[in-house]
Amino acid sequence: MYNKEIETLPLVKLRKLQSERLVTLVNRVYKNVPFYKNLFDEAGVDVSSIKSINDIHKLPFTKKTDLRDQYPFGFLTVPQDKLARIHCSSGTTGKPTVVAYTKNDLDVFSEVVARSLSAGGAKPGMKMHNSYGYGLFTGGIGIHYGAEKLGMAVVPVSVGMTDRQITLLQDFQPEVICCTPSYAQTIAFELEKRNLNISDINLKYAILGAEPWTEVIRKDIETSLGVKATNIYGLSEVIGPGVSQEAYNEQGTGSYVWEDHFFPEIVDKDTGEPLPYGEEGVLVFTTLTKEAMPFLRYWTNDICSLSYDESTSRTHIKMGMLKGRADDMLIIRGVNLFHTQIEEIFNGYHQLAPNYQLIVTKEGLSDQVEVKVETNSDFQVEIGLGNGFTNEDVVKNLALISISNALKKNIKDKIGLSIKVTLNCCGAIPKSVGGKLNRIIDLRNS
Ligand code: DLL
Repeated sequence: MYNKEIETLPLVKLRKLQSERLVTLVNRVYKNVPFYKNLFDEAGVDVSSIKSINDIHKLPFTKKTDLRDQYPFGFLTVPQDKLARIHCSSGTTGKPTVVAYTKNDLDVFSEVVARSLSAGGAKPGMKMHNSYGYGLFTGGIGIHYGAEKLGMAVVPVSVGMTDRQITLLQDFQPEVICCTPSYAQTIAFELEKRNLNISDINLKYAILGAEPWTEVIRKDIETSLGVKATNIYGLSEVIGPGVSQEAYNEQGTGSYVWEDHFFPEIVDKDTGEPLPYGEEGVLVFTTLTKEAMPFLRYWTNDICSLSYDESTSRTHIKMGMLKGRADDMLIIRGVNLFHTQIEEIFNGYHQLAPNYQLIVTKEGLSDQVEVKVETNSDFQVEIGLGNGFTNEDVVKNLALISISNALKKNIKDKIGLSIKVTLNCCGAIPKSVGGKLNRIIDLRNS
């Protein structure tokens, strides 16, 4: 553990720390941020009534639109000459959302990343191949400084130029890779294409995040890269990567939220009412210690659940894998659909490579979805019989037809939607070139 004292702090002490931090924070933003003063006054929140972390529900939410309205520096609680770094959050339209850090904020950022990497299996003295994008995105630089703080040697490759990444993985033999899960899949695909295998590289741990993924992709990456793959979560508005992290020896049980710094809540996506542990809803964070740009009850739009795991020595709460973002949820003929639900259905089909896209179109008034998924390289036959096929090809074709039918039935049974499934040759569906991969192609308005 990187910070045993804090990571195992008894809950009573953790609550006391959170309460002290919340009270200080609320007073500071009320005094320094006109947006929060107005918000509290309009909502009738008396700052002196916030006495502990249990009072957090009295506070109003902060939403992404508020950040846009205050662009660029409306949320600052410190003078600009106290800033040490400025990042922007990803977004494709309009102005980006700006996040700023003091020197202390950067220390916290590195601390939570160091804790995360350590929980993910990384150790001082190991080398890390960092394929998160360097630049305005918090992923590259955020992970970089946290890894250095932990005592690792960082190879700052950033995204893209996969050829060079493969060379460096072979030549430098790093034990840890950090990138998006979809880019880990790309790297594995490119290794296989070059007839390289696990013994040509030395990876042991993959610390993956920045986009939703499921156990299906975890299994694929662990097998193809020979690693233990864990989930790292974060968002720029809260700090960047390192808000939460899965422990490498507790895979599948959720990611520890470092709640001495980031207080999490799950609320109902329609009413904003707090939901009990274990229930799925919108994740909301209060940045208890951020100096430059703290946010109260920031509405992430990410959907997951929270729960405590009393069987482990770390005391912080765990969040489940993200189902997706509320704004990426498709509503198809009245049925809510996240692409991770489709991904989960690929589980158990060894003939499939979990690289896929959902194509959404409109036929008349009705929305249609087609799932395009790749077969793995052993199943390179195209559907449809023709000249030149061997008996083995015919058998594979029949197997593929039956898989496609089974997938369709599974989707209908589990999600309640009739959708088209097409199997594609390995390599036919665009792969990640480094950043976040968009698995949904929505053609309804084109
Ligand atoms: O993606 C920070 C990050 C970098 C996290 C590297 C992990 C690794 P943003 O660009 O602001 O920041 O995007 C934040 O990405 O609200 C989620 O919707 C999504 N996201 C981040 N991590 C995960 C994850 C970075 N592990 C948004 N699983 C968040 C699913 C994730 N979605």
